[in-house]
Amino acid sequence: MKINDVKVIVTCPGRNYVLLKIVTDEPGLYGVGDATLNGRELAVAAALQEHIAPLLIGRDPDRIEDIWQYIFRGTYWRGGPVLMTALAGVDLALWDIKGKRANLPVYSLLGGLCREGALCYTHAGGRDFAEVEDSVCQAAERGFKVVRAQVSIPGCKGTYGGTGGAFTGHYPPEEIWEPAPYLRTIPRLFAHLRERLGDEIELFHDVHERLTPIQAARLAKELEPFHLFFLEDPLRPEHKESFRVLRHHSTTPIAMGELFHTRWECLPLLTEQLIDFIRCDLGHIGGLTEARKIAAIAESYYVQTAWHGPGDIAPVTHAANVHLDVAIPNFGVQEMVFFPEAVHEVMPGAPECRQGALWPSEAPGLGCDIDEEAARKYPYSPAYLPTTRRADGSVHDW
Ligand code: CS2
Ligand code: MG
Repeated sequence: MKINDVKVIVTCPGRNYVLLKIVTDEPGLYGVGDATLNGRELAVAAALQEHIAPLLIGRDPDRIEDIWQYIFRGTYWRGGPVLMTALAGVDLALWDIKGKRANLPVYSLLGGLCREGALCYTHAGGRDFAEVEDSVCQAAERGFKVVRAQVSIPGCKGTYGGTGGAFTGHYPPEEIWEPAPYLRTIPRLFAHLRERLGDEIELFHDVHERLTPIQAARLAKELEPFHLFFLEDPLRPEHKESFRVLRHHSTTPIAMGELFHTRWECLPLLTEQLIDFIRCDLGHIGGLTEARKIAAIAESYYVQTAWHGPGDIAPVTHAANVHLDVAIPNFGVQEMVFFPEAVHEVMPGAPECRQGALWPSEAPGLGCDIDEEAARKYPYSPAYLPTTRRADGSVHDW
């Protein structure tokens, strides 16, 4: 078997996606992948089109590990969001081909079911505590047992997760954020939610890498009475030792990883048991091949998984998340989103969400497809994440 063609498809059925079809010389046999990097889509598309696709033509798509190593190490330049997202797209398409060829769903190739479905969470947000409470209640009514809660911060403009944002335009939109009102507001939000909703529903919060170590330690400590499922991405991703400060002060479980691009970034957090959930993005860390290795390392340190699952990665990556979730012993929880109809039209086969869980497809491969004709109806449209500034005008982490 040989790779005959690699098609890179950029489409915007609501937001931009970079999709990949690896076509083999076996009649009708192809694999689909997702190589979407929010706000840097065309950089990944060019890396694939110009530099990686030509290297794949004529290779045996069955040799996933070899192709992975060849693209990661064999080309000398490695790592970073653009190259690891491109590699993830290739990797997912190769797993899809392997499953289709074996006539088995990918979870079966990964060792088979450890569980029937993957416990998942949805997002609740609002302008004030009452709106967040309503939003959590609506999620619970839909069957969710785990819910992430975000709220607008008084005096701050467009706080992450609190209110929706329009992410289009030539320059990214700008938001204002300050740690002091944020640190005052979040413990009060969870006090409110626990008082109104009781202890049974699992709640948590995404800091989005905005705090200093001691601020994060304070927040984690003050949130202890409200028993969060975890505190997500409390610190910036670069300096892993910072997590020691946080860990020494609090028993609130910590999740981290959506900005990591290789297994080596995860290592210090795992080997020192500084986190409880590793939540890399399969689409930004090189795909299933790398994520299953990370999961295996995490298992040794009793760390569970919570793979990133936002709307800015395509249903193909969500499908890959779920195949891995059901096949590993140390799965924790899975982030999910409800995609708009146009996304389902372009990429049929997103994992089904029922009773607060995601269920893997039984179809051979990943279970997703790409409708190229539908994709052409939705051309790329420039869009960026917002930029956050402090009140004094200085740049802050978004
Ligand atoms: C977020 C993401 O889903 C999450 O937990 O942190 O929405 C993140 O902001 C985006 O993926 C950025 O592109
Ligand atoms: Mg997050």
